[in-house]
Amino acid sequence: MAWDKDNLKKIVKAKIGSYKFIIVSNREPYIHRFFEDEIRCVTPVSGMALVLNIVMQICGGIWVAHGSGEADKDVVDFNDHIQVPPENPNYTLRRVWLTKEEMNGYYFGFANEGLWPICHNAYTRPIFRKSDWDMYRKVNEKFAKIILEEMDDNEGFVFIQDYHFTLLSKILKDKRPDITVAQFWHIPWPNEETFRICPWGDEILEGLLGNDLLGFHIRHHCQNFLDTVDHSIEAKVDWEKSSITHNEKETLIRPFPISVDFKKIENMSRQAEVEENIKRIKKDRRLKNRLIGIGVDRIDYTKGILERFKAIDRFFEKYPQYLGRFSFLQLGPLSRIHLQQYKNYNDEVYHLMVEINEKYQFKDWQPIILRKTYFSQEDLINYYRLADICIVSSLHDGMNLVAKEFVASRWDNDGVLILSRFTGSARELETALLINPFATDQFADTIKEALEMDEEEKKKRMQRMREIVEENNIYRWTAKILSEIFKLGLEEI
Ligand code: ADQ
Repeated sequence: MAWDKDNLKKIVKAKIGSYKFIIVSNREPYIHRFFEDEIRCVTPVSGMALVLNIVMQICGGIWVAHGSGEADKDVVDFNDHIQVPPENPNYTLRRVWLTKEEMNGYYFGFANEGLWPICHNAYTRPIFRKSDWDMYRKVNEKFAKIILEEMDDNEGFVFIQDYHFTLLSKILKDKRPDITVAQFWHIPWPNEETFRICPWGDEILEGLLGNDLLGFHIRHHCQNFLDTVDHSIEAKVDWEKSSITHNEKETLIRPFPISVDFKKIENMSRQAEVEENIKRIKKDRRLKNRLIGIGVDRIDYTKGILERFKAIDRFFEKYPQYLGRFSFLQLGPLSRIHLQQYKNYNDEVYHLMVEINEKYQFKDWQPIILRKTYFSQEDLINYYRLADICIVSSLHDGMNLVAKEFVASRWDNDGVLILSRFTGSARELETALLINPFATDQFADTIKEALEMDEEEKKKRMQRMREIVEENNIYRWTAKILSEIFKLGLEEI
């Protein structure tokens, strides 16, 4: 069955019935900000928020998340609720308020300086502070209290997002064993040797085993998780069934490769104004009549932006015939800039770009253009469409949605995707040109190969990737997860 919004909606509505459906994440799907004297609603730069918003529009219910916008409090009702999406409200956003101290300890500290680096093989040292851990625990308890309040006496499901809430499912289940709790882990799960340095590793594992269902993007991360538990705590690991029983409670461990709304992106990409926008963007003298490469990522050390720039440098060194003929456009909004590691990384990216540009630029041409701004999905599609090549060079990534967005937008079957082997996406998009971002010379040669690929080969590779993303779209991901959740509380869809 081909999954789309309508068939999924029908099935879900029939199944959910009177059950309450609650999604929990740190990041909210809509943020209210002050712009001069008006309040505007913006969407965050987050793969997770984008896809979960689609799920909520299908399932309805309540999304509990941190209210991070400076105007967020001005638009909620007395229950801290606001109906969203703003243009066509069909679910409730419940905002949770966190103090600066809570954010520093729970989010910037433990989640992003501890768990984020330990889960990514990006060779950035994790930092574990006891004070951050205490705050992380406190915030997990705070979210649990609010979720139970929202659940009230209803039967229902709670679907938790990511590494910010490793303790939440256990707290919920201890209080309400009757509700079904599932969690999706959007980033990689490391191997046992890596994870064991976390001082509170056992508590995290026990916390996660409060879930009835725990999902990762790929089987390899599921296996890493099973192995970590097997070596760390008293629990029965059933490798055959891919499940763990701890304190007489079973948790199923399953892979669910996340995806994008293929049809929506393709339709947006077919709009007539896209052609107009491409012409306008290409008028920039630095891009005019040149081959164009793009990169689209938050400025994050896991995304391999420095390795990408080094490969571009090597490419021009090895193949000077491309000087003036190829420009690389990096679109990258700043991320987690409160953290020293991110400040440093942002500086390094900028300085490396300047160094490479100074080495090669002449007249009106420069090798790398860096735009650190936020783009709407419509804007991004113009860039996906105008690119001759798209480079995704993450050092480690759970999935990577940029690769799939690029493919979904290329209904013209043109364009070449260069994709890091260390992304979850590489398991599905096998006809991309796969690279090791650390192998600079091979990476540089792959850029040349991509730019020189003949039309037939490009078409064949792109068509294959498009078939895969079209079939394994976001509705299929949602259907697979809900099917597993319903099997636990209701019958399967
Ligand atoms: P992220 O680390 O956020 O997600 P990714 O999956 O690539 O990484 O998603 C990034 C999203 O941000 C994409 O939808 C992209 O369009 C958007 N984006 C990037 N640059 C932008 C810009 N300049 N302006 C506006 N939007 C921009 C985490 C994990 C991933 C996993 C996702 C989903 O790290 O491995 O794929 O969750 O599970």
